[in-house]
Amino acid sequence: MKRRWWKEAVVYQIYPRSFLDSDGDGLGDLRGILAKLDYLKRLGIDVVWLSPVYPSSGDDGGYDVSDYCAIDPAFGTMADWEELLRKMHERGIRLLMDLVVNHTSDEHPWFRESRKSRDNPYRDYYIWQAGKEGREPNNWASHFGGSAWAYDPVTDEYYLHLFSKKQPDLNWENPRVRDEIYAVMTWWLEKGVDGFRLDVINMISKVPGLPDAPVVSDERYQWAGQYFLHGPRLAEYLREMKERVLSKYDVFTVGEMPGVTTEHAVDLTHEETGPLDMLFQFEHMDLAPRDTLARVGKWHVGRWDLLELKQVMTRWQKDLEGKGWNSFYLSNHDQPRSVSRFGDDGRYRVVSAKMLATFLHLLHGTPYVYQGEDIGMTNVHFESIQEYRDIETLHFYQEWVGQRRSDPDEVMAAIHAKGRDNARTPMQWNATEHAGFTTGTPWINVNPNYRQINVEQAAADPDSIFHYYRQLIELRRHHPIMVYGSYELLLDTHEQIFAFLRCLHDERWLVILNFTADVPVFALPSTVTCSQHDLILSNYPTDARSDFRLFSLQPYEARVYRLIRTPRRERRKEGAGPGDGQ
Ligand code: TEU
Repeated sequence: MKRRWWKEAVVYQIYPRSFLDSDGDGLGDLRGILAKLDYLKRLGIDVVWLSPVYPSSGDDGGYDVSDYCAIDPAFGTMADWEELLRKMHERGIRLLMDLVVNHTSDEHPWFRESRKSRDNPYRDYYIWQAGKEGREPNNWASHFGGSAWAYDPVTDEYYLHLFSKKQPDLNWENPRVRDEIYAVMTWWLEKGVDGFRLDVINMISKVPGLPDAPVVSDERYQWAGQYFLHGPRLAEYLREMKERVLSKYDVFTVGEMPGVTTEHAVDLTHEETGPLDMLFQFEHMDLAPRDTLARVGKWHVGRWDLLELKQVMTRWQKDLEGKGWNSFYLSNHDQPRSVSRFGDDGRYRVVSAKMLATFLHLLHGTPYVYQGEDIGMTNVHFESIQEYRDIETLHFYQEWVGQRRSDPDEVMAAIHAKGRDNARTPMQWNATEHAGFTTGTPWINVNPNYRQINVEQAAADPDSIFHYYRQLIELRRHHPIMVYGSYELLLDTHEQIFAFLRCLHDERWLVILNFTADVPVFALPSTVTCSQHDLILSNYPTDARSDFRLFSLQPYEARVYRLIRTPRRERRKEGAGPGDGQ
C-alpha cells in the first residue's frame, strides 16, 4: 500500500456546540475550540473533523445547512474560522470540514426559491412530486419517523426528505446542483481545508421512479433503503467529484455510508481507482438483532455479541486489505458513548476505556476519536424527556409514548442506551459548575458525573485514559506496523477474548483484548511461532518478562506484544523453547 499522510493520521471529531463555550451563551463555539488547541496538540492527534458550523435552521444539530459558505454567528465569524485554521496548521493539525450535501435546510435560499412555483429555476434542485390518490407519492419512511415526503400547499406538491421535514433532499440528477456543490467544495479547498467528511453520501442517488418500498411491517411507512442507498448513479457522481474537485488537492475524504458493504467499500476507496479515500461503515454499530424495522432496530436494547463483532471487523479488515482503506470509530455524535456500549462505565470504566482505545488504534485503518472519548465520558441518564434535545430522540419518544402508548420507562431505557444525546452532553473540562463548559446555561445539561470525569483530573493523573490515548497516538507515529501491517484473527470462537496479529515485513505484533469483566485464560495458538517477546503496551501493570503464551487476563485487560522469531542458526544454539520451531 502507498504511504499517505491520512492513513497515518489519528482524527479527532469535534461537535462544536458541545465542546467549549467562550462567550457564555451556553453554546460551544469556534473561539472555544481555539482555546483548546494546545490540549489537542498534547493529545497528539493529527486531524480535526469539525461537525457543521454553517448557518443552519437548528433542527438537526447543524446537519440542516442554510448557507454552505458561511459560519453560523452562534459559532463565531469567518475571521474566527480563518484564525482557527491558521492556528491549527501552525501546530501541524489539519482540518476536515463536514459536508452535508444529500440535503440542505428548507431555509436555504435554493429551497426558498424552489418551493415558490413549479417553473422556478431552482425547482429541480430538489425532488418534487405530485401526490398519489390524496396521499404521499410513495410509502417511504423518513429516518426520523413519519413519511419521507412533506406536502407544500404553495404548489400542491410533495418534496422528498429522507431526514427531517426541514432537510429537503437535493436532486443530484440535476447537473446544476452538482456544479453548485463542486463550487462549494472548491471554495473551502481554496481557503485551505484539508478534506471533507461527506454526510450520508451514499444516499445521493435515488432509484428512478422512486417506487414504493415492499411492505415488510404493519407500519404506515416503510424502510426504503434499497431505493436510496448506493443508487445507480452514486459511483458516477463520486468519480465526477473526484475528477472535477478532489484530484486537484492533497486532501482526503471520508464518506459516511449507512448500509455499505465491503464490496462497495473496495470499489469506492480503491487505492488506484476509488473516488473516496475511506468511509464510515455501520455494521459494528448495528450488532443488536436486526429482525425489526431498521429504525426501531436502532433502539433495540440488547447485549451485543463478541463473536459477531469479530466476524464483522475481520470481514472489513480482510476484504479491504491491499485494495481499499478502512476507517475505524467506536463513537461519534450519533452514537452512545463507547465505554458505556462496549466496555463498562462503572467499576471498570478506566481499564475498559483503555482496552477499547487499544482496539481502536491497533486495527488496520485510520482511527477516529470522538470528543470526550479521550477521558472516558459515559452515557447520560436524564430522567425526564424534557432534558433531551436531539430530534431523533424526541420523535422516537413522541411516537412510542405519545401515539402508541408504550411504557415510558421502557422507552426511556432505550434512550438511555442508544440516544444520540449521550454523545452530545458538553465536554467535561473540570469540576467547576457545568464542567467548565460554559459560564451561562448550557444548551443541554452536563452529565452529572463531571466532578469525577473531566480533563483536569485526567491530565493530572499519569495513569488516566487521556495519557493512555497519548501513548497510543505516539506509538502509532513511530510504528508503521500499526498503520500498514496486515491483520490476522486468532481464537475466532473465543467468547471473551478478541486477539489478532498485525504483520509488516519481518515484524509481528500480537494484540490481546479481554472484552469482559471475567478473567479468561489466553492460550497462544501453536501456529504462532515465537521465541522472544517485547511488551509494547498494557492497561494493567504487567511484568514484561512474564509468559504470554498461557495466562489469565484481568477484567478488560489489553496487551500488545512484539513477537520475535529467532533466526534458525541461533535457535539451534539456544535449544528450542516452547512454541518454537513450528
Ligand atoms: O447521520 C446519518 C445517519 O444515517 C443517521 O441516521 C444515523 O444513523 C443516526 O443518527 C443514528 O442514530 C448523519 C449525521 O451524522 C447525523 O447527525 C444527521 O442527523 C444525519 O446524517 C442527517 O444529516
